[in-house]
Amino acid sequence: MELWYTEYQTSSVGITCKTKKTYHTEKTEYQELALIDTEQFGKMLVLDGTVQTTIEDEFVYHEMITHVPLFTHKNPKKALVIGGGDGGAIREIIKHPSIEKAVLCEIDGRVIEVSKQYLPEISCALDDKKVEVVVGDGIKYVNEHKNEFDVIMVDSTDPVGPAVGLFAVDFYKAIYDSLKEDGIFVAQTESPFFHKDLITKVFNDVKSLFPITRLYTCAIPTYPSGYWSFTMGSKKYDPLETDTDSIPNIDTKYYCPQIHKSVFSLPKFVADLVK
Ligand code: AAT
Repeated sequence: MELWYTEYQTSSVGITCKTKKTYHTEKTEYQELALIDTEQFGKMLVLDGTVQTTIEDEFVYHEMITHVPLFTHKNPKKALVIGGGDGGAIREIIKHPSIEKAVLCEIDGRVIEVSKQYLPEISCALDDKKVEVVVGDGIKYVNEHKNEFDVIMVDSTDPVGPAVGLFAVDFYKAIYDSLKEDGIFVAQTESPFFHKDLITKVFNDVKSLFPITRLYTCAIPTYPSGYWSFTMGSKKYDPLETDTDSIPNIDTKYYCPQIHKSVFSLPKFVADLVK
């Protein structure tokens, strides 16, 4: 029997994948969780019917949410990931030799456990000795940790349920305070095709707090529209001024020194969202 999975990305558009197997489904305290295997994208983590990550394209998202800010910062030692319970961002962070500690703050412990069980390719660094895993609300965590991090990455679900507050200006203010005086933060900020108002609002909120605010984009086939954005707020370092010749070679599939700056060159319709 053929079984197909559909994510309804908007009220009129979806993505549909032929599945090979359903490994796991459950209702956690926070959301419906599913781990399925798809023919095109391999194993896929789904929360509340929405694709979170897949084996085939996860590298794009996890490399881009981490390496762009980490190589913009001159010497990141302590990093925080909010959300991202699959561990993909953590796996990338600990590739940086200067990193001494990486904290993951994920609200739903079941996402971490199921990822460890079924997605070892992605979650493999969660037991690293440099990594601390906190199961809790990212908003509470940043409010309780001031002036502590060099880089903070908000690897969150779409702005529904427990993630609503992760797209609010008060949260960005708390992140600002949780960063050291030359800290940088990046948040995933959805699709330039489908979430235009959100991108504009987040950019303006971040700009009201941080001296340097930048938007960058990349291609992620399993996320709505296949085209995704990240918003960066930086207290001191400008990614457009990074000395890309000095970026060391690390094991990546998408990120490279050449695209460190080029991802900030935006198509006109995207540039118009943040002008
Ligand atoms: N690495 C790509 C996967 C994610 S998962 C996002 C995670 O954010 C989920 O596991 C969710 O439980 C967690 N989360 C949601 N709200 C909070 C919160 N308040 N504090 C901490 N963690 C939270 C990103 C997918 C992007 C999907 C794009 N369509």
